[in-house]
Amino acid sequence: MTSVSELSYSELRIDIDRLSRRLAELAAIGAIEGTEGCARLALTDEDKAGRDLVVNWMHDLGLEVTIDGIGNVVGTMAGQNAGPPVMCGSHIDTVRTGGRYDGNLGVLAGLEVVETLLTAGVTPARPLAVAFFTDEEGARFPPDMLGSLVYVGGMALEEALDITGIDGARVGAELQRIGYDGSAPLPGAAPYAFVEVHVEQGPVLEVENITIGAVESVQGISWTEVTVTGQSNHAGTTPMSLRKDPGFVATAAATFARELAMELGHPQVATVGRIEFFPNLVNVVPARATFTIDLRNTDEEVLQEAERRFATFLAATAQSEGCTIETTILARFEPVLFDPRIVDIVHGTAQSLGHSVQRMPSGAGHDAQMMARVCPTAMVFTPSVNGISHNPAEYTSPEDLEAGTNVLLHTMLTLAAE
Ligand code: HGY
Ligand code: MN
Ligand code: MN
Repeated sequence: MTSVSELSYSELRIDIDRLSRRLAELAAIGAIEGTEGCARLALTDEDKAGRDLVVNWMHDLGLEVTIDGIGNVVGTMAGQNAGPPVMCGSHIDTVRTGGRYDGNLGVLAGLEVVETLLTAGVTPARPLAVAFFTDEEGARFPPDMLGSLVYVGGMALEEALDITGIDGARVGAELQRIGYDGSAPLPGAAPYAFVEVHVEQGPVLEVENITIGAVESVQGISWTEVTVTGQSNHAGTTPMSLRKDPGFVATAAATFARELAMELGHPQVATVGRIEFFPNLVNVVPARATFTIDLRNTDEEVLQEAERRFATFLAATAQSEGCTIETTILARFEPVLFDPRIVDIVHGTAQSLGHSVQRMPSGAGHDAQMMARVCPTAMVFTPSVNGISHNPAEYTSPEDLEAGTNVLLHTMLTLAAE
């Protein structure tokens, strides 16, 4: 086998048709009829089927596959030398209205890098690894990035296994049910470096007509579930002055959150994504309203201000409406800065491949923000058409997928040759 140092690998390029075929085959699992998207909520049968497909591809490529106690899967390609691998990866679980690229690109681009090297008979000096982490979305089982958080020791396995999902299921029982309660040690071994390629999921690269994002940071994330309890009553007979209407408190809070984000200005964002009334009937003043609030900002101080002001408004509104509130923190991650050296390699690699590139923050959370706790880490973004994501219409052109995956290939080879 030719070692990378002997072969000038600069002309190596990935096979976009092969990558596109894998993306399509994986997207067919949990496909959302009439769309290009897919639904594979974490630890569901669809997630299991997607996992099995990717693990089979890993075996086909001769990777050594390990599964840990939270169901993270790592496929490792031996290098000329032993030692910690240069790792890439992402997630293959999706939201309920998922696109085919969110997460999936980062994992399948890693398999494409491996197959490109195997086909060229190139063995990197360091081992390479491709990972997919459990429950990155956090949509069924909060918090998001659960698998990578446990991988880096940010949450004990027992605590993670005990998490109850929005449907009442438990992480541990679901992992066992789908056969991914593995035995590889946790926390996982720290790689030499970690690089994640991911669709931007926002409008910036497309608007600026740039092909590659060299991602420098991930903004802070704050998820809270709020349960407002009032008094169910007759919608027709109860005067407005006598109501204890949790539905009013929840919807007033949602309106306040939006106004707060507009006042604080970009990049502050606020989202009430889930809201449920009980008994949820047309002629009943609700007894209870449960909703989630997702607040994010690149600046931790401003994010804390947003949290404080939202909590103050919620408490005052509930009190004046004669309702009580209970809050549960579902996720809270401070902003993360990636390793400038790795960001520089991504940026320089994109330029050397002839692609336009710009440095930027990530609005979305990613497994890379957890891996940054244990090794030098950065991300590669590719444009999202119309900035759409968490929507089956999510789309990135084959040319941009190819560019992003070639940047991943050569970034990993540079790191593997160090
Ligand atoms: O919520 C997020 O930012 C990611 O999609 N898990
Ligand atoms: Mn993602
Ligand atoms: Mn996502």
